[in-house]
Amino acid sequence: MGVLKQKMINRPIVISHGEDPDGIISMALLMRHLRSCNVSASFGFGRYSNISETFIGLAKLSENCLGEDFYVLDLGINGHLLSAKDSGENVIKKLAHNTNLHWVDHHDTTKGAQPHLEEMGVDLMLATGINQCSSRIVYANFLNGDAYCDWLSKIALEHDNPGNGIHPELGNDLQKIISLNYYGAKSVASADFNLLRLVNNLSFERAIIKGKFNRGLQRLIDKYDELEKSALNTIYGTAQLFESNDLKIIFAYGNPLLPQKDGLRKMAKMFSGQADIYCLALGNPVNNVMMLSECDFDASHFSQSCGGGGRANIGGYINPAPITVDNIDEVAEGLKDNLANYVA
Ligand SMILES: [Mn+2]
Repeated sequence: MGVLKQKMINRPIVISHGEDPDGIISMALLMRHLRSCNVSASFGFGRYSNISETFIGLAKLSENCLGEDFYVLDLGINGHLLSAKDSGENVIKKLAHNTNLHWVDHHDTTKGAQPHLEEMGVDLMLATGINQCSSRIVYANFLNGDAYCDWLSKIALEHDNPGNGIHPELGNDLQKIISLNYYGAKSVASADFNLLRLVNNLSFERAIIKGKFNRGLQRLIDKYDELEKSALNTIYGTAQLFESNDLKIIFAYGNPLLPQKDGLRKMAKMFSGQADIYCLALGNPVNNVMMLSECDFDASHFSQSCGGGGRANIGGYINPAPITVDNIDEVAEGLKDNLANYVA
């Protein structure tokens, strides 16, 4: 937020989900659109582990952007966001009051909050379902007919909804770049700086050349692959099995390098058929307890009851304390309590 602070006075702002391909691609697309309109905007990223703090900061800064367009991309509404306040005022309401707040999203939780958001004055650009993601919404609303943007947005779609878009390998590689950039950064500010450069290159058709990431980015992908091997060993080494409400649950520690949903899917594959629910507690700074259900249990609904969110059979919530490989048993106990108190 530091870099953003100085630059975001009296110009449009774009805040996107900085943890996955749809967030990054939807920002690259909107950047391309704004550039074509000669609009100079400020860009920043949000992450679920500190989403309320981010929006409290944005609500304060919106006092310097009265009447400007403010775009939020691919950030699903959750309990933390809805209850965040700046000087006693609801942050979304304050943002919508100070700026023209456009919320571009595809998450069911955002749809669930639709009447509330519209009442607060949010311009909701919402489309849900397997053929939607934020990148597709940006494409359809601002860039319809641009072949590159159509292509790029379908890569994001494939990553969010496998089988409905194109080039899964490119989406996976983009996720690796995003994850390594954050995990390996000296600070969030330097991670964001590099991420913005990636967004800019994507917006100029410079990151992917002839269907491949450029050489600098390919080096990051290779580095990621190397580090991932040891992260998967740690999942295997810390896995524990327990039962709750007649459900078999495998729970393990996830190195925060691992992309949340991908890490979870890899874990489910690793222990395939041995549990009803797979749960991965991603370490600091992510601190997200992610779960994938392979039975009737609604992982998304459960996660929402813990203040988090999700879609379909995958959900996650932020653990009250930072997660490390050493306190994993306490995190498991917290999950067991949440499960015991949960009423479907
Ligand atoms: Mn996303």
